[in-house]
Amino acid sequence: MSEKTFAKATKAIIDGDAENAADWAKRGLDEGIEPLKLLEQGFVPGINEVGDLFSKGKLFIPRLIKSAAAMEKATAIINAAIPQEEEIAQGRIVLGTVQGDVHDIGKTIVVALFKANGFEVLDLGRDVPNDKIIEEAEKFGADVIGTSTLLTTTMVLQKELEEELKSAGLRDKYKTIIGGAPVTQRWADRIGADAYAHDASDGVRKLKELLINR
Ligand code: B1M
Repeated sequence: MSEKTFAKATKAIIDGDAENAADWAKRGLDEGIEPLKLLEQGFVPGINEVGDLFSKGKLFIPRLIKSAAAMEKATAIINAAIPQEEEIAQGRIVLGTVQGDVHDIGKTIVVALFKANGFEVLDLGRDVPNDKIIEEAEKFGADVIGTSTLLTTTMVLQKELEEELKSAGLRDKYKTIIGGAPVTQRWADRIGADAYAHDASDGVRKLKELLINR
């Protein structure tokens, strides 16, 4: 049953059919598929396939945009269905996609899972300058600052954030966590970020570790 749903979800994203994607998101949840599993096994393979076709020149910007819109619609439905922890807030995190980058589908999934796990989250959205991230972290009383990036050209902004925190004398005040498709543990080590997460569940694990080791 769920295999068919996953295949239909994948196809809806590849076709860039937002209505169908929303429909399969609802049907999957009605079937009792766990929300993250539905995203990761149904919808994410679709958007990854679209990315591959795009990089091979077999699919162009207008289709990429339609598929992204379908993905956004399905993600919103599924994120809203992630069960919420009863537990009170475990810590505060400010996060956003770095300046120059408008990719936010993955970041939004991460935000939904952080909230569901009882963290207080301030989501600054996408294309966010580093000085704004720091300013909002100060106002929010954040414990952790998180950044996401999907473009190799904007990864450097994560490095610059570390440097800006240092020159403002704030580096020890916050833990930092980074993610996004081109980001790796190696990059985190190189720039001095405190943690790297490869997906949303890993993000929750790493965030808990960061807060324990504060
Ligand atoms: Co763009 N795009 N795109 N795109 N796009 C990529 C990233 C690309 C790899 C496609 C390709 O060529 N194969 C390529 C980048 C190449 C590179 O940098 N080397 C690319 C390009 C080139 C571009 C444009 C430049 C295209 C153009 O205009 N010529 C342009 C850039 C615009 C800009 O940002 N300035 C562009 C635009 C777009 C759309 C707007 C159409 C759309 C984004 C819509 C949106 O996000 N609202 C889009 C999309 C959808 C993609 C692909 C196809 C899919 C991204 C996605 O949503 N993945 C992408 C190809 C790909 O990645 N396979 C591609 C699904 C999502 C669930 O995964 O975001 O990785 P992900 O998030 C994961 C983990 O990474 C992790 O957890 C998430 C959940 O598991 N994670 C974190 C992410 N952030 C985290 C933070 C954490 C922890 C974990 O802690 C803080």
